[in-house]
Amino acid sequence: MSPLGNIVILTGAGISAESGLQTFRAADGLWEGHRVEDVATPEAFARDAALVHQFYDARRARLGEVEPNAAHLALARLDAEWRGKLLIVTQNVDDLHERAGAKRLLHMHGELKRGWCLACGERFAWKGPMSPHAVRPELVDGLSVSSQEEVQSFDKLRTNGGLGDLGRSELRTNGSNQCPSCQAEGQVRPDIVWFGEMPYEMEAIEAALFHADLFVSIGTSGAVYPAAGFVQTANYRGARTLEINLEPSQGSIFFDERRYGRASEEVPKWVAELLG
Ligand code: BV8
Repeated sequence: MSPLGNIVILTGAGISAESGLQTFRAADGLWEGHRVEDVATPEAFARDAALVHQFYDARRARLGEVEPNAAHLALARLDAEWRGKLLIVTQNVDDLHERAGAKRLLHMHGELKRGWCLACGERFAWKGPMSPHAVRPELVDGLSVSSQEEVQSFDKLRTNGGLGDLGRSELRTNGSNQCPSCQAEGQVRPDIVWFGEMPYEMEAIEAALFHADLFVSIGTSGAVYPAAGFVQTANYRGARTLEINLEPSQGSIFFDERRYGRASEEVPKWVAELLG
């Protein structure tokens, strides 16, 4: 591969598995205990926004407990040292690629740490819970509530007026789903692509696939489209194609080369070969 070749890398939940983030196709087919259609569709959000917020608030909070692994770090090294064109397209909504240092990166399914206001259309960085009913511990200044349980007991206290006026002014719960741009309340949704919604940056992704010399797919089951179709586009454009995964994906027959193993071992090995 000429050192100036164009590389497109697609990553999925498998690359973050060894960091402690659950993949999608858990044994019970549930997604962290939820049916996909109950938490990752616009219909689900219209039906039960509280459940959807709870699902994404939990995943956003989890990011604070995990770190990028050797596979994320190896791709960040490749990104820094590869002099040809390179684009990392991730299906993941976690922030582990950018925390590992990757720059030439696109989140085609959105990001847990971003919000989208349905009132004014603005999109913005978001920290903490998005659920309108969530008590944001960091907002309860002067009153150290560390765990969710304490927050709930605090919340119960507040609702049944057990706090008298102590903490009322300190305890600002409303506004944890307030749009930072138009101040609309309760109109902010996760800036994430749900099933039936158009993925982000499809033009940039297709342009990169059209000029790719090498397409590499890492830690993805190839179950969700349009991402699962990228290998065929790359093949059609004459690119060499490589799959790195724990097991054969649903699209493994479409790849020229396949390497099976854990991403934290296989990806650093492949990057070292490429960078020589
Ligand atoms: C759309 C954000 C219109 C949410 C996600 C064609 C045919 C059939 C169906 C469709 C079709 N076209 C569209 C559809 C419908 C649908 C779809 O594909 N449904 C599937 C279920 C059949 N697609 C859509 O709705 C998409 N939108 O099509 O809009 C359109 C049409 C044309 C062109 C443009 C637009 C939108 C889909 C996006 C939905 N949002 N995520 C959130 O995260 O909360 S998808 C979500 O699921 C992930 O982002 C990811 O994309 C997918 C999960 O897949 P993986 O990441 O691969 O994870 P998985 O657990 O499945 O596999 C992990 C793999 O890692 C395994 O293989 C495992 O072996 C491996 N592994 C595990 N540990 C390790 C490892 N590998 C290495 N090392 C390890 N340690």
